[in-house]
Amino acid sequence: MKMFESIKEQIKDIKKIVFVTGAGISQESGIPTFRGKDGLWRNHDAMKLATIDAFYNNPKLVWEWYNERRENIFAAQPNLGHKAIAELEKFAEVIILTQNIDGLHQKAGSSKVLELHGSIVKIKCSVCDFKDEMITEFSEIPPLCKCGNILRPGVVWFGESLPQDVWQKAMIAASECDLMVIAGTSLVVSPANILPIYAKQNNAILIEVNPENTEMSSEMDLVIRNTSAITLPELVSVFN
Ligand code: BJW
Ligand code: ZN
Repeated sequence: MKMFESIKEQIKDIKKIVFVTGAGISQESGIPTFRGKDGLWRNHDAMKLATIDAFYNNPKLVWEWYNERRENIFAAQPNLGHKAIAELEKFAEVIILTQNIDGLHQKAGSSKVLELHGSIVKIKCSVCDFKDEMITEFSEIPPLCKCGNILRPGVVWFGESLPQDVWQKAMIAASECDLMVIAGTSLVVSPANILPIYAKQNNAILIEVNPENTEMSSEMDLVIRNTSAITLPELVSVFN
């Protein structure tokens, strides 16, 4: 329990915990991060594919990227980091605000997960209000909506707003928690990167779990420079 020794007495009885998670938490499940050295796909920068312009310029390419990622995600299993967060529900109210679309928190058994950037299983029409979940792969890429326009992945790209209801709930959860654990995110993407500020305004304790420095590391009460699968099981043992 050495990693949390300095803060153990302050956190062990806390009952409202929020996790803000990003691609790094699924890295140990074999899912590449965005900005790491594996953030290139067929020589395309993943950051440039996650835009509405990329989709309109080349919908087939963007669909192929998501189809390949969906295959990888469906084959992936939650790692010890996801499982530790799920186990923490035995001791406290836990809400996860995730930027990931992979569903691995839910697969690990977490019950309160807000997906800020959508989900790999969702699809929607690029023009009308049609929304659905993908049951089987489409034979034609890009797939077409009944209205005749192209369907797109149900995710949030750069320049798009987050779903308002999800974002409202995320802000409230962040503003009401007593402990926020920020794991596996570079915190470079807004508005998710302002969630720690809401928590801080409530005098919550902030812990960052990330092998690398982030722009908000200096704002944290505790920074653990290790991976989430190694660190988060040890966090659970503080509450156990
Ligand atoms: C480990 C680890 C291990 C490794 N254990 N840790 C100028 C122009 C236009 C827009 C903007 C602008 N300036 C700012 C904006 C806003 C923009 C933004 O933030 N841009 C910045 C890049 C500058 N944001 C938006 O546009 C958002 N919308 C918005 O603001 O609406 C209002 C608005 C409307 C109109 C105009 C302008 C504003 C929407 C953002 C949507 C982001 N979408 C994506 C794709 C989602 C779907 C998909 O998955 O395909 O979300 S992009 C990508 O980044 C994805 C991620 O969720 C997100 C965050 O990345 P994350 O998770 O932090 O991953 P990495 O790779 O960055 O970091 C991984 C970390 O893990 C690293 O730190 C590692 O060290 C660590 N790690 N292994 C623990 N084992
Ligand atoms: Zn449509």
